[in-house]
Amino acid sequence: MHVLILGGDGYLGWPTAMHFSNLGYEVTVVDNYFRRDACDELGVGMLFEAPLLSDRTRIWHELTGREIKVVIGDLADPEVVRSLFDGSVRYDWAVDDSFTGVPETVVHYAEQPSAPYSLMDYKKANVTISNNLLVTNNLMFAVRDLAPNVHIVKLGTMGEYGTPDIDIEEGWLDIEHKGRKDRFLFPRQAGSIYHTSKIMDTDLLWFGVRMWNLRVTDLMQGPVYGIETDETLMDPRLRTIFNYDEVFGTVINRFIVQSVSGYPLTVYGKGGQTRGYLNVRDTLQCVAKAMESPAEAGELRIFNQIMETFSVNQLADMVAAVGRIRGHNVKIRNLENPRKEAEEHYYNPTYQGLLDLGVSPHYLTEEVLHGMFSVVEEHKASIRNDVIFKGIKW
Ligand code: USQ
Repeated sequence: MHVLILGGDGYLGWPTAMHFSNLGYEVTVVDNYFRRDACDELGVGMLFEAPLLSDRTRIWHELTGREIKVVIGDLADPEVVRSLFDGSVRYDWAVDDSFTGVPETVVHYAEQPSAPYSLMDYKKANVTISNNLLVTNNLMFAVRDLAPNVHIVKLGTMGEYGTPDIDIEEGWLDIEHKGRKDRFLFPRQAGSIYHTSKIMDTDLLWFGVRMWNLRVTDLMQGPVYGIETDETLMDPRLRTIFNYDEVFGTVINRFIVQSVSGYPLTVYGKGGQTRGYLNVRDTLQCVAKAMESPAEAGELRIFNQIMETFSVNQLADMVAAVGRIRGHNVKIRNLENPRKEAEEHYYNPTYQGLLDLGVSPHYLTEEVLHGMFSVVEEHKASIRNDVIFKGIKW
């Protein structure tokens, strides 16, 4: 099987590429280094240097004998996307640079993924909307025209649902209205321009499924934490990019870095904001399980990709407890919330579908936190406190 990974240089894309390569799939990754360039532009470094894609894939090949083909290109350009399906693609790195052929699965991570970035100013809002929607639309048309049987596995986000005062179902809601019944996409009401772009992605793909019988799985993922996967453990040069700044860092990763550097944990507002979380290892499992049993033609299949829920206060307490055991002087500070979000709310999402497909969760245990702390402690000297909190307001 051949898997195409769009956004293959990212926090999730690169570990996914290695994981599938290790499972024996043919893998091609595509990226335009948006994330690295944005970090340079904003002056927010990452915790450690990660080699560029063609260096990473060379290291991977040296260690495992396996090939991950690399294309550096902007997927907002429709011709770049179409070249991946019509054979006109030029690889930027490959052992054998002949065309691998049409993929059976496309995993689509190629999005501007940060809510704060999308609200920095109108230009960054535009970048977010135009990149995310154009890439999704280009992919949809390329699949329709050139490879209609391809299974699209799209990374969505739990944030599409917001925090409604009713239970959150897996994508769909049965409605009874004036004596008649129908099934609709679960109501969505996102809290950022980024999250809103993901709602629009879902709408685009739902259109493609209805009109052209595409097969799509939309994985509504919560905030991811973690550093190591089985593949990154082979060599530290294979570690994924790791952000801890306000723009691109997710909350658990940030709290661990803050604990190590002695920066009071940045709990926004009252800290009752509750979300569903998952370990990066489980992202890989979920995508693999979704890929192994594809959606039917004409099906938009939606799973809620989370393993457990926590409030920000619970996360801060858990991270602080482990940090203190390790000798760090961890303090917690409630900051005025730069975001517009409910700080105390009902939250009861369903997340059974991926478990039914055979995913077995890695929970956020003390042991997992210790593992993350030990990697961050290795890089303590390079932590920059000035990028931790600037207060990008909604
Ligand atoms: N938070 C804090 N302090 C911080 C950082 C965050 O209290 O220093 C709070 C936020 O206010 C929010 C929660 O923690 O209530 C999660 O924030 P986050 O920055 O970890 O996650 P978010 O902005 O929601 O976005 C992340 C990823 C995004 C993904 C999303 C899943 O960046 O790509 O789609 O998680 S979800 O949140 O379920 O929509």
